[in-house]
Amino acid sequence: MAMTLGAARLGLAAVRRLPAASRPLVRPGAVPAGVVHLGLGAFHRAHQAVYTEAAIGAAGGDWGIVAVAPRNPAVVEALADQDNLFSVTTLSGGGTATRVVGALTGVRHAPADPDAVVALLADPAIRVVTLTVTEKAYQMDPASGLLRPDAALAADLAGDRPPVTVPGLLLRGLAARAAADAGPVALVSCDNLPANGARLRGLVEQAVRRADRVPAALPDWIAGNVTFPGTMVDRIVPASTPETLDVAHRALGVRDLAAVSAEPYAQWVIEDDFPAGRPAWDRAGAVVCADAGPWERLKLRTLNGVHSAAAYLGALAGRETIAEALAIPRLPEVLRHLIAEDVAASFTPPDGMRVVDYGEEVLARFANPAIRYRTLQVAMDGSQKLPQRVLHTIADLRAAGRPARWAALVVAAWLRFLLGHADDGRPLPLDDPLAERIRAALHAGRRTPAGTVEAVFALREIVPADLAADDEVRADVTAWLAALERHGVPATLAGAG
Ligand code: CS2
Repeated sequence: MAMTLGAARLGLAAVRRLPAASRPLVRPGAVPAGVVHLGLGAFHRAHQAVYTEAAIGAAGGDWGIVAVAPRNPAVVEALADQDNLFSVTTLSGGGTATRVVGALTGVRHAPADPDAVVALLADPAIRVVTLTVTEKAYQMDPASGLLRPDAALAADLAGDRPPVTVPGLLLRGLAARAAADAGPVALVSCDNLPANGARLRGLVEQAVRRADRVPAALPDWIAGNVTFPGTMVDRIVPASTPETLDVAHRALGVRDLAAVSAEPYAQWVIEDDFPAGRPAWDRAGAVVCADAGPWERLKLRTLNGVHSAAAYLGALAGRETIAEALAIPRLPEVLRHLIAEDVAASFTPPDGMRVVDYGEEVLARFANPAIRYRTLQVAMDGSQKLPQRVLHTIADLRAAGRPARWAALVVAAWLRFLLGHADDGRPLPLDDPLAERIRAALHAGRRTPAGTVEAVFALREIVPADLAADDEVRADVTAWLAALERHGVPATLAGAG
């Protein structure tokens, strides 16, 4: 049936006219808020919002989400104009399916009204706070987890104006919650950080220690009232494009300016440590357990580590998307070596899981041609990602006296990416919070593969001292980098065996 596409927008008034399979699982606007989410990117909309809506649909509860954008006003405006509704389109080779999600009960733009966000965090109705703010928003040394405040966070810690950073919002929100005696709360990191629950706890504790204008009793209140469950989150959600909005428009018959698309696969593993309850996420397919650590290592080292490998090698070879990168001859075989020989040997997976099988599934997901995930999107913020995705693999292998040859290739590809040019000489952008430090180190160093390794391995924020001092690792990374510089990606992979 041909549908005439009008300019009408998605919103409460449009829900009745949506195709039945596209309607929300809960009555939109009718579920009171119980969750605050920080970070209103595509990932949140296609992951936690979907799980939470399904949990409410299955088991009820006042667990609507008030979603806060720490920076981007556009998504807040789009959602506000749509009564907080948006759609998720599932993309697979076999076709698409689009559904509107009704989990959001409100949206806020933090810079426009920071005091409202602080007040929300202090609201007794809010019992869970989730975060997808990306690695760099934590403002911690990727290698050590030490807080490294930039000027904006330093001002938030000083406390003479309303907070503008994520750590600042959490700090002032928790202080307000303690003052209001608003009861316990779980803060749940859903970012791809190592031991993300412990990282978030470390962030909050360091921020409290370094802050002015916080009551002396705040650390004790936090210790007694705030938990930090660790999680593993997984779903490949490319940044939305005009095409994403067009697909949603065709499926819904109304325009959705907050539409996202995603792969069919989704996984969420959550440590069950919620002092004031939680949505029945387990009824929505999430795994609720005592220790998410093994799941997190499995996912960060296999999926994200291999994603970064394909991103850097693909970007160097001029490939725009991850799926296109996987079509570089021999790359899938090299990634299988990485998974089987290095990643699998570096840690113990969750009971019943085999890293090699999981890795095969990951490679099949990456090859999904309907998902146009850009290599440059994965390549950005490498300084914040490489430690947990690749360097921990290397460190654990070396501690066990084993080589880490394939993981060294990923580090070499990252270093070559940092040098700023693809195999064909075209410039590659360095989008990274440590870009200036990295550029200065490279500039001061020798322009040889060994000089590049030397320069970047001296950046203690990224590479810990014992790893940097490991001659075998340096030699492997240097040899790969020399090959990549001399022969380019395809020939280097062709010669790798
Ligand atoms: C990706 C992740 O952009 C990236 O760095 O590796 O966002 C990845 O798509 C997700 O972690 C998948 O769960």
